Formats: sequence, structure tokens, C-alpha cells
Amino acid sequence: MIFDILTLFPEMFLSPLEESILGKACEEGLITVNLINIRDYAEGRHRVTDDYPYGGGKGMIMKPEPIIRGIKAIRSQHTETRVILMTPQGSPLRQEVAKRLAQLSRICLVCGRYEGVDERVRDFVHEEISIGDYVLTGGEVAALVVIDAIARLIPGVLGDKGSSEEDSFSQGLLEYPQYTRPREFEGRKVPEVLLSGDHQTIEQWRRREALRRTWERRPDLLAKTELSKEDQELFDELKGSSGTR
Ligand code: 6GU
Repeated sequence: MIFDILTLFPEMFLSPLEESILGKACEEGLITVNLINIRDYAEGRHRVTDDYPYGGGKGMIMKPEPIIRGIKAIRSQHTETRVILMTPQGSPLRQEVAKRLAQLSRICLVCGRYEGVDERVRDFVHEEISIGDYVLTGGEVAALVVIDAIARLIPGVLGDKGSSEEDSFSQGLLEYPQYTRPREFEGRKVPEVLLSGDHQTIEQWRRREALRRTWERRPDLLAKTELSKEDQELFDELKGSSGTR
């Protein structure tokens, strides 16, 4: 997967892409992130990339020409590129969106800054994505979120650290509680069932706890998830014993 990032702040991407799993994915060539400064496409001695809003109002708007020239330069070399504008007005990033995007070969993420981008930029992008209902100072951190969510779905990126198919959301449920050593910490014990070695009982416990957690914290997710007959039985057990925790 190749990402072309159009941004006024390419350096914001450097250390997140050098560390840990993303760092390794870059090193191994499983993902490539090209950082392109929008200012390189601005004209004039001062290479201005923003201007006052027509009609008045607070803040500055990113000028259309540098961004659109940048998009055109990328698309003219790589016609298959999917162009995505990062904006709080975009459609919400969800696991299914990340899965769809992970199938592509090349994605250009356009990072807006300031109070937004000139509306005419929208005619040159395929889609718009938001990472949630809150406002960031710019699209850069959101673009990193998109890169991370996609990268970990690319075969080889997670390695033996586990398959992404069992993650929260992939199955429509939150994850079950996890423990490691010690068996007891400040009076807090690891649930006995996890020490039992009985894999079937452990599986069932985990599934029930995943259902419990989702029901308690994200009933909206549960409403969208199809429960198997077994899940429905575990879920009914939970509801029968609510409060026992
Ligand atoms: Cl993509 N950009 C900005 N500036 N704020 C956001 C966002 C994006 N997604 C959520 N909030």
C-alpha cells in the first residue's frame, strides 16, 4: 500500500511512522508513505497557501490551487490513486471503511488545516473521511489514524502478534478482558477460569464477557450485530445475572 500525504506539516508524520509496528511496516516496504508539502505547489515568492474567507468570518481558508495541483500531480503519475480529504465533515471512519481501503493499492490523503479548505477542492477528491465527532487542529493526526487502521490490516504487518480478525469491531463486539502475570496484584485476582486450562470453558467465558462489555458500554454496536444461537444464550445468562460482577 502506498500513501501519498498532502500536508503543510510533513514533519508531523515522522516519528509516528518510525516507531513500533508502523516503523517496521515501512522498513519492510509493506507500506510506503510519501510526504508531500502542499507549499511546494503554491506560487509566488511567498508560496501562500491560505487566504481570508469570502463573505468574512474568523480564520483562514486553504487556497484551492496548491492542493488541487498537488492532487493532479499525483493522479497524473498514478491514475489508480484514491483521493481522500480528511475533514470533520467526512463520513466516519469505521472498521469496515478501513477494510475496504486496505484493498486498494494507492491512497492520497489530503490534510486540511486552519478553518478548512476552499469548497472547490471537494470536486477533486473521491471521498471525505472524519475520525470522529470532535474537532482537531488539522487533518494530519486523523491521517495517521487512517494509515494505522489500514496498515494493520495488510498481510504481514501484524506478524505473529495476532490476526486482526479477532479485534474489537471486526466481529461487531468489544474485546473480552485480558490478563497476564502476576496471578494476583494488590488483592486483584485473575479470574480462575483462565487458569483452568479448559479451552472450551475459556472460549465461552471470553465470549460472554465480550457480550457483557459491549452491552454495558456500546449497546449501539450490539444492536447492529447478529448473535448466533450460542451468543443469544450467553447473553440471556448475562441479563439474568446483571449486577453480579
Ligand atoms: Cl479528518 N480533521 C479535523 N480537522 N478534525 C477532525 C477530523 C478530521 N476528524 C475528526 N475531527
